Amino acid sequence: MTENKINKIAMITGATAGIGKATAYKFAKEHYNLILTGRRAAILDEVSKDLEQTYGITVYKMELDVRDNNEVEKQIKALPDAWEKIDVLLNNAGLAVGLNPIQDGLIEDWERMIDTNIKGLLYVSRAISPLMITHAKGHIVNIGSIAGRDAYPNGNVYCGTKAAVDSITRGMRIDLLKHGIKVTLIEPGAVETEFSVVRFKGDQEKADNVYKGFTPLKAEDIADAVYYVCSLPQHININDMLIMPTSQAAATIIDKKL
Ligand code: NDP
Ligand code: 8X3
Repeated sequence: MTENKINKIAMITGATAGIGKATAYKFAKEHYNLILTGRRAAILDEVSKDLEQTYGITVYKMELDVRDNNEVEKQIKALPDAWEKIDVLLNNAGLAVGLNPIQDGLIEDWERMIDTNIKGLLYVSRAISPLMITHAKGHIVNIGSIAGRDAYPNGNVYCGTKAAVDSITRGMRIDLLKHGIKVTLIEPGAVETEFSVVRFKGDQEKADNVYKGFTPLKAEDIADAVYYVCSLPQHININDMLIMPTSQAAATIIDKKL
């Protein structure tokens, strides 16, 4: 498929794993061209190649750490004209690092979460929203979490970052209202991805334990929801969507059959 064919464009941050990667596959299947970002260049290459070959779409790769605003601005400014008409921005890049009570928290972990989950989302949104305003169209989908609604033991800063995403999403929706730009918050419960491996700093056994005894959501479940909210007619916006595994009633209330 050539670049000048009128495919819609979706930009997805954190497309090298989990929810972001699954959403890239979902949107590619639905004939979107994609701007994909992530820090792991080799995976970005591999995913992009596979999407182009499997679905005949075009991928614009952005090897990018969303915590680096200079780099975010530079790479978005460098987008060729044909890629500037972004229909969907999925602010997905994010992480939890560590699970400690507040008095034992590592400042370095806190800064990684705040810099990625809050500041990274803001940097990317700051750079993309003017393009959407210029083209008088667009939909920003932010990935929050059940953690933004329910603080849980030792989740302190991660929960705080996701509560901030909720609040920022509401503010963005108000500011972008008169420009006809939709803003949606999707808040998943437990989804089995690389999330817990990252949280436990590579401890695969601890990560696997999180999902034992119940059926968590799959990244593809969230990808389907992102596509659904983006495929509605212009006059309908889903403001907020909380999606839980059937076995999970709240952040820490999971019916585990161990
Ligand atoms: P994964 O760890 O599987 O994927 C995270 C993605 O974010 C990766 O592609 C990673 O890419 C990217 N990323 C992380 N840090 C940065 C950074 N500084 N710059 C650019 N990209 C970055 O986790 P999930 O798919 O589960 O998480 C996606 C989002 O969903 C996060 O915001 C998370 O908080 C949220 N969420 C997850 C839930 C879950 O249970 N899994 C539940 C609720 C919300 P790379 O390493 O290549 O940079
Ligand atoms: C990820 C889900 O409940 O581990 O946001 O915080 S949880």
